[in-house]
Amino acid sequence: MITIYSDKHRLRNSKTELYGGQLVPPFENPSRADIVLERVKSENLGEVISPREFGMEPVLALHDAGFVEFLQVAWEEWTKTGYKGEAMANCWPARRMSQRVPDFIEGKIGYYSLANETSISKGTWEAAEASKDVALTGAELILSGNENGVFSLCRPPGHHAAFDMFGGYCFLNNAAIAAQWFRDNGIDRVAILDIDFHHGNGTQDIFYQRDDVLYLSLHGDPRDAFPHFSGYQEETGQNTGEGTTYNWPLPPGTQFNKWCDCLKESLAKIDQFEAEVIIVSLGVDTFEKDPISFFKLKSEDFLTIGKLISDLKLTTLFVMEGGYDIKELGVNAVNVLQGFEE
Ligand code: SP5
Ligand code: ZN
Repeated sequence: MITIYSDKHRLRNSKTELYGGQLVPPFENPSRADIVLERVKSENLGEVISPREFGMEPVLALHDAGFVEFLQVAWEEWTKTGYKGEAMANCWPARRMSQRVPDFIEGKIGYYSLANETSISKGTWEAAEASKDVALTGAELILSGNENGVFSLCRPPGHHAAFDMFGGYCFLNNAAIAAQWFRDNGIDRVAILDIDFHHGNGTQDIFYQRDDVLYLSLHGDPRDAFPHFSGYQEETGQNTGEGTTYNWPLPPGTQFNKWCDCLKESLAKIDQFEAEVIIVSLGVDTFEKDPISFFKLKSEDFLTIGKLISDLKLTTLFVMEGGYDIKELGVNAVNVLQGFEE
């Protein structure tokens, strides 16, 4: 399987994450992509290629233009204020408040964010830009028709990034951008299967009212897990999108057999939908040792996941999302890909 990878992920190297009331070194850091790439190489998964640049058009096809501009200038505007730390929100347009976009960066960052664990630092935009090119280059390879599966080793991840909000370590929604690109290049029906531990609120948000992109997610129940305000079972889409979003929220301690039953249900939905292409939002923070999650999957289970996905016999683009147990991250992610290829 071909892997798409860019060194520019390193430019996303923030120093602070708000966690439990403390500023800690971020769980989402450059060593994550390093360890996955290392495993891709040591297992001889296949060729590793660099992305090409697609520009902003595929991004503006589904993200808000004001939001994209905000991401581009946020760090510069933040440093101009004289603040000493990294950029983070402290105020949001919450219930019954004005939804206008403020002028001052501290207001803008609240308007354009859905969580404040994720600080914006120098280079964040450049890394996010390269990450969507990694996803798009994978999509382009799939469309060339020679591959059954392609791995876009995206970093930073994307599935929490909504139409006009960043957060959850995500800035641009790589998987959604790839899905839209497929739609704009002759593919009629795309399924996004999100197996990251967290609900992909951003991807769901973007396609919630559309019936051309099926969104399916297995995740920690929002009663107990981030992003807390999205991912309930009753969220099934709206208007023409009614019935093309499905969520499987699962409780703390969930083991593979239970998780796997839900995966099989989601694969049956993809089959019924008659998707032409699948995008897998590949998070491996479902791992039993993940430091911020609560499922109990073991390394060998990731092989089974890949195998089950391959049973659909559909062209598949794997887009890297979360996974924070650095030690086993490479093994777990590549296990999915090897299980798919077996
Ligand atoms: C892409 C991705 O996986 N993003 C995840 C972002 C999660 N950020 C919030 C983490 C809050 C963690 N609370 C953990 C409690 C553990 N005891
Ligand atoms: Zn996650």
